[in-house]
Amino acid sequence: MTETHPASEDWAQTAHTLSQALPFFQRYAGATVVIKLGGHAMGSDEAMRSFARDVVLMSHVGVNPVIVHGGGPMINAVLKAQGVESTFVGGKRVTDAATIEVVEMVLSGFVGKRIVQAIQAEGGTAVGISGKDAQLMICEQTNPELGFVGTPVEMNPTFLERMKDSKTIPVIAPIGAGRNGETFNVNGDTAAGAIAGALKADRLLLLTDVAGVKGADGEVISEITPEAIQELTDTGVISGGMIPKTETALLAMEDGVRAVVILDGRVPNACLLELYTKAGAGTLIRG
Ligand code: X2W
Repeated sequence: MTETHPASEDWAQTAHTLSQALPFFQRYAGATVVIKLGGHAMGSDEAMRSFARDVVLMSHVGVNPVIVHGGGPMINAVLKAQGVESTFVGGKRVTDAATIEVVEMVLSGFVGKRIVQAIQAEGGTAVGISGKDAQLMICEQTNPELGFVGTPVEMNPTFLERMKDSKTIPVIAPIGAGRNGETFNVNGDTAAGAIAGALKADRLLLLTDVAGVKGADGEVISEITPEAIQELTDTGVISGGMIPKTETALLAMEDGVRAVVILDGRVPNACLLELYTKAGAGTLIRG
């Protein structure tokens, strides 16, 4: 069998792109990058493969990726099969005793392990845990009206540091432990922000199903300060489902995260475009 080289201009372009990435490889070597993969951004097996490949590549060039996942649509599907319809208050699922069991089963059991497998299929080593493991995320009830929905109040990230030393990629389900043995359902963005804050991450990437934060003209903003985010929120330009994301971003930055990016996880290789190209992807929030 013989093989031919690709057309020389394509080949030259590929080499050029790789070469241009050098300063970014250098910049992020040793950096901790927390990536929130939302349920809506997970999509097809192909999208999952592409995401996993990006994560393994990042890890190979010296980044410490930490994955925090959601899985809202997957929880909905299982609850629906049981004839249960969830209600949401302020974007949070009202979670009774029966629902928290389904939430934990779906997130820790099904969604987390799917991501672990995808990363390992690309040659990485991943371990699926939740906020319960090694006391990572201790929670208190957010509001009695929401039932078993938790707010992180104490983070213990030491175990994640050990995983980093052994080049193991953590895949974390947003489930927290209560001080009295309860299990709490935590919004995926909130959990990712709390974990990024506890690790003082260099970047928090919030992968979602929109292109980024839009300004008053409807265009996606490529870079914005926390103050400008506040202004756009006060004037109603930032609204709806974007509010929990920008709130998470601002809180994470208060906790010491250097910058947060809100980007479309459905775009192939979204993480690579963000970290290793000049233009980046989505909206970069930085002070
Ligand atoms: C979420 C946890 C999963 C999640 C839920 O039960 O749906 C709360 O609402 P996405 O895919 O990122 O939306 N928890 C309290 O956040 O998933």
